[in-house]
Amino acid sequence: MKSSLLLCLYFINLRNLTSPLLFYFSNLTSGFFGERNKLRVSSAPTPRVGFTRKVTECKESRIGKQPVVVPSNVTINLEGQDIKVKGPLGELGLTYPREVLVERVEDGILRVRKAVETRRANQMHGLFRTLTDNLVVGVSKGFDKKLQLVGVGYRAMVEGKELVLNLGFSHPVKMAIPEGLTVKVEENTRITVSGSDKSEIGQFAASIRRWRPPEPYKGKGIKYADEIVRRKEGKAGKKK
Ligand SMILES: *[C@@H]1O[C@H](CO)[C@@H](O)[C@H](O)[C@H]1NC(C)=O
Ligand SMILES: CC(=O)N[C@H]1CO[C@H](CO)[C@@H](O)[C@@H]1O
Repeated sequence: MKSSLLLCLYFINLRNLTSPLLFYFSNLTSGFFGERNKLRVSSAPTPRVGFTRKVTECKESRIGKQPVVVPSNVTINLEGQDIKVKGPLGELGLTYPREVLVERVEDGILRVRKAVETRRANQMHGLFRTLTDNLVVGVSKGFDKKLQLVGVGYRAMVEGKELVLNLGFSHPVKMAIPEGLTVKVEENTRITVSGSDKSEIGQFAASIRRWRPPEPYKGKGIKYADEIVRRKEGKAGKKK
């Protein structure tokens, strides 16, 4: 979105069209993004503007257009704007906003469609297609998020329904493992949070990390396994 805006301005600048430029600027805050249709683009260099707008829209709905493939071990229950998805790993549900519709096009294929043609519907389309896929994958294969403890003496262990973290505080940190999530610890330092609800996994993993976000000097702390901690050099630090 930002890049298309820049492109527009760039183009206008190129053409040295001062009055349309003013027009754009004075209207930037008043819903340039929200209600583009109100822009009288015909008074400005139309071809390029139209082009960028088209590109943005294609991008937004490309994900939305992909069908959601439902494996045979998952059952779908559709009722109005509500979906319930049941599989070997659990059951999840979702309510769709009125901008999108979900339908079963054939056995094993779900499609999310736009109910209206608005900018918001474009955004909801891609988002809810992804969320629908997350439900199906969540109850059939599941998701996980891995964290790594970095620091001398930092340790993690699972005790019953709690995750216990030794992070150099005067007391160990005890975190209740939410219902529906599984936590495993390997070699006292590698934590895996798994389950069927992707957003819940993400939230719990983030709340673990929040106890000791990796600090930028030695990278000490709790990081996501795939996270790259940008190192800063200390005052006495030397290049490595
Ligand atoms: C459900 O089916 C999918 C696709 O066939 C498969 O990948 C997945 O492992 C199955 N889930 C379980 C828990 O058996
Ligand atoms: C300066 C200018 O052209 N302002 C326009 C901003 O957009 C509104 C409609 O959204 C126009 O009515 C204004 O003329």
